[in-house]
Amino acid sequence: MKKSIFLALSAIVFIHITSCDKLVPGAPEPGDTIAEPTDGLTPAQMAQFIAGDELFAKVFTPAEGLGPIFIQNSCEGCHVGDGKGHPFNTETRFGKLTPTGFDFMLDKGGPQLQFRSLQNYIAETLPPGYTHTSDRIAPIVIGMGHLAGVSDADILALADPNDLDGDGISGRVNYVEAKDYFNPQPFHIQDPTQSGFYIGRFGKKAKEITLLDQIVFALKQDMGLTSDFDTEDLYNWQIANGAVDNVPDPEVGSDVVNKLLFYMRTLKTPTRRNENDADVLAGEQVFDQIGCVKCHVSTMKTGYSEIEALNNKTFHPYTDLLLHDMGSLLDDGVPEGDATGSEWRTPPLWGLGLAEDSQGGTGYYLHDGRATSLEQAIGFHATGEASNIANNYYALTQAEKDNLIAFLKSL
Ligand code: HEC
Ligand code: HEC
Ligand SMILES: [Ca+2]
Ligand SMILES: [Ca+2]
Ligand SMILES: [Ca+2]
Repeated sequence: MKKSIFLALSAIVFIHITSCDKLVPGAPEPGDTIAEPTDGLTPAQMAQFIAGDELFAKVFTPAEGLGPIFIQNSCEGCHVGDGKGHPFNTETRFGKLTPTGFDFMLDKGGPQLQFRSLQNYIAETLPPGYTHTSDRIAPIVIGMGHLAGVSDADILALADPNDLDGDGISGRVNYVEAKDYFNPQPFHIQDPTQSGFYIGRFGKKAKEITLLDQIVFALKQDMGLTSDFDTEDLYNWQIANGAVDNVPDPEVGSDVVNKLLFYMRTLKTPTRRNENDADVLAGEQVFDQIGCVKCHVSTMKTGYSEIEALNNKTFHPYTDLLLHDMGSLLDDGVPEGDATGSEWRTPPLWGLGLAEDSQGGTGYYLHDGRATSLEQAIGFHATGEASNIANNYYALTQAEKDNLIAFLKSL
């Protein structure tokens, strides 16, 4: 079992490395619609993009600091082909509900479980006393620079925390504490009630303010790699400090982090397929009319960017970047920042039709991949803020439902 998994993983990496040859600017091949650079990069930016692409696919070794406990040995191992990942690499966050709030059990290896380890080390298991777990599969990572470029004011303008317009939908922002290295841009807005707290937008509950935060977290919590931004290795409660490796910290320098950041910023938003088919166009109308678009907002824009390709661009992510209370069906009891167990950030729907390609033939949808079809994913909207919209979906004719799915697959 283990051997075949390893072969499968190296096959993925191998395919990726050979596909680098295609990064020379030119018309994308049919079907080759993700893992491409954003249009309009300068030659120097293209070189940075390629360096970042290589690091995203790079398999880190024990000598470079991998682990000793980890979940995967490369970014791409989870975000296959920059797309959605397989449940085989599920991240598990855990903690304990106490009378005074939720405790991420940092002294017991929280907030995340590293269930793989190097040879001669013990993998982490859930510690005694935990009460809740939150499983997450890797999301698609294209278009991140576009999402990062939306101003906080634009996100706040979509929020309706007290549902003043009475449509049952009350998206709100997640104010999270900024890291000490945070360098706020003019468009970042601080929580009016708590200094040092800013609007999160990355991760399934929007707990990360910036792409840099997300990458630093991934290096450490997914791969066991320390960086200039977080120099402390993971801790395994079962063997205490025996879990620390002998590779000097930081294990990766800020040059590596910055190249990954540039790559994440400049991965192209996905090219749509069949967007002018009659059923796709009809499905788009259904999507708008029954109210999916209230949360999966179709059009956003970036503000100023020093990268011309990201500067004042309009794009179509199908997310409002807000938290929504999805009710009991999707409640896992694990809060993050202001987000409760049942609140999730609206995921972008771009690239949805490509999910099966990167997930091994079957699509896995929702935060933990529990839905294996788009119809099932919509079914899980039946409790909480989206319940009226889910009812609208159930009232559609079969032809209208089919068109809606055709539209989703064209994204
Ligand atoms: C173990 C699997 C795994 C690995 C390895 C991994 N990721 Fe992720 N990634 C995830 C999951 C799961 C999430 C959602 C996290 C959350 O909810 O907080 C995520 C989220 C992200 C996001 C935010 C996406 C969004 O829509 O908000 C970015 C960007 C990202 N990862 C980049 C990276 C980079 C860069 C690396 C390598 C340094 C990496 N990831 C390694 C699983 C992984
Ligand atoms: C109240 C806001 C809201 C509305 C309205 C809404 N969604 Fe969602 N949608 C979400 C959130 C939040 C999630 C993430 C839930 C999770 O991962 O547990 C989601 C997840 C999804 C997913 C899974 C995406 C993935 O990458 O796994 C699909 C597909 C989807 N929605 C389609 C629709 C369609 C179609 C409609 C209209 C029938 C709709 N949504 C209406 C908020 C909404
Ligand atoms: Ca390490
Ligand atoms: Ca841990
Ligand atoms: Ca409302």
